[in-house]
Amino acid sequence: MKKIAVIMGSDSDLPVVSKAADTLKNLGIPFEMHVFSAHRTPEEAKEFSVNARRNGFGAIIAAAGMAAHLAGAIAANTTLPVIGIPMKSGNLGGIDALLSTVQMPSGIPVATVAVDGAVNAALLCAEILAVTDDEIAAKLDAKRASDTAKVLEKNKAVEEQFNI
Ligand code: RP5
Repeated sequence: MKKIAVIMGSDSDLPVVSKAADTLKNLGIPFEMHVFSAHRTPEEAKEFSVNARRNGFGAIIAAAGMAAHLAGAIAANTTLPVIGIPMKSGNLGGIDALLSTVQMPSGIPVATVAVDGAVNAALLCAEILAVTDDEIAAKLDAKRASDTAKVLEKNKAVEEQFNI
């Protein structure tokens, strides 16, 4: 099975990014976590990206805040799918990172999830792998069914409390 790379610009991103790790773990998908910065460690970020396909990765998550160039810088050096997580940090509450991550010029795509959207980034990676992996597809179907059942339970509780 292909691995997922989960890259973050700083260890200060870890509390949010660890939700992507938990999601991948729950789906039984192998992954690696790294701290590489487009600004502070550009050489390491480049080296990882250039070699990622050869090293067995199937998709890359890149989380960064503020002037968030990380996802774009990684995407520039690989044709693996790159999923950007704009992080809520600094004085602008994540709008800076959202625009930096989502507004990629034509030719170098980054699939951008919501601000702090670590769970969806991991699920999107799982869906990419599930195109050719029936086991992951079945796990995603089971998760959807379980999530639906939980919401129906909550609806039942609210209806019982308020609808006489
Ligand atoms: C970005 O700058 C990181 O991804 C982080 O979200 C933000 C702040 O980093 P630290 O100053 O906390 O290391 O590069």
